Amino acid sequence: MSRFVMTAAAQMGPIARAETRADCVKRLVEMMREAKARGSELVVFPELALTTFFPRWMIEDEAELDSFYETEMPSAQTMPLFDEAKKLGVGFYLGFAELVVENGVKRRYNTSILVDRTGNIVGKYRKVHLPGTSEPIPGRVLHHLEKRYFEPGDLGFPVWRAFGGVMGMCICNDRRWPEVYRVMGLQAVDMVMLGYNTPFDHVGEVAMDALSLFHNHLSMQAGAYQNATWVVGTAKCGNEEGSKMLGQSVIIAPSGEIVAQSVTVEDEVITAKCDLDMGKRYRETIFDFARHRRPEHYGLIVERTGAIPPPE
Ligand code: CDV
Repeated sequence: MSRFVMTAAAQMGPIARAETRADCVKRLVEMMREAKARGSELVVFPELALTTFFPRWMIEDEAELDSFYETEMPSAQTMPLFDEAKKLGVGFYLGFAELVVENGVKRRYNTSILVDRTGNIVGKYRKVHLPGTSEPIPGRVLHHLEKRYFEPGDLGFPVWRAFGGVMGMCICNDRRWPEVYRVMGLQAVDMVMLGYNTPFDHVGEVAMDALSLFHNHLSMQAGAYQNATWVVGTAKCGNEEGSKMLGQSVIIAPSGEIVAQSVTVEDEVITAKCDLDMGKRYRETIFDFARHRRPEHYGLIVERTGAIPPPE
């Protein structure tokens, strides 16, 4: 039996600070309808898809900060997205800021969920790699305060059986770390879904920032190929409150090839027919982990000397 999943990446243009949840949900529902009309059964939305990328600001008022987080999912405001998913028979990946209270303590996470075609949440992931700083950098107008507003995810990198395959999730900066894909690759993941918000000036070093688009695709294409998995990377992009963010959302095959790519920095749906068996060809040949991968030989220097040798 073939395992094709018609997949869409539903990129979002900027979300203004003043946009409400209802505004965002309306945009998401419209793109879900378009994805369905183009044959899709799974839609991947961006990271923090329900609000503007608020970690760019120092927000000292706690009530104001809390207003960017979801305390339940679905909520009255997000329910229309779940209802539409059920009605259309389309599943989705959605990124949002999550606030939970545990033993009277507020915990904040940068979270994504996987929802199946019946509108049920089948998986939840909390972002592990949080970029930026916890304090504003003096002199900067726009910051990247994810370390202040979130704590590292505590759910690991599990995979879920859904959409006829093995599905995994990560979020934005996670996509730059090879171990993220490998942990899921070791669980025979068929598709890794992720959303991102990446400002063009995120390093602050011109030569490196000039390579932002290249590094975006390089990370995801390498992750796909080296782990024999589909990767769907969806941007929130364009000029959002003065922060210019990368687009070029992609659907990448286990060969590492890009099979669909967005061409705007606005709301845009791209689609691809993803054959989940394609990864098997790589897993049974060049990336047959059981036959060729040799982790027992990776730590020889450390084992022999007790430490990595100091520089000459
Ligand atoms: N939202 C992110 O995680 N953004 C980071 C930037 C700031 C480096 C990224 O890796 O795209």
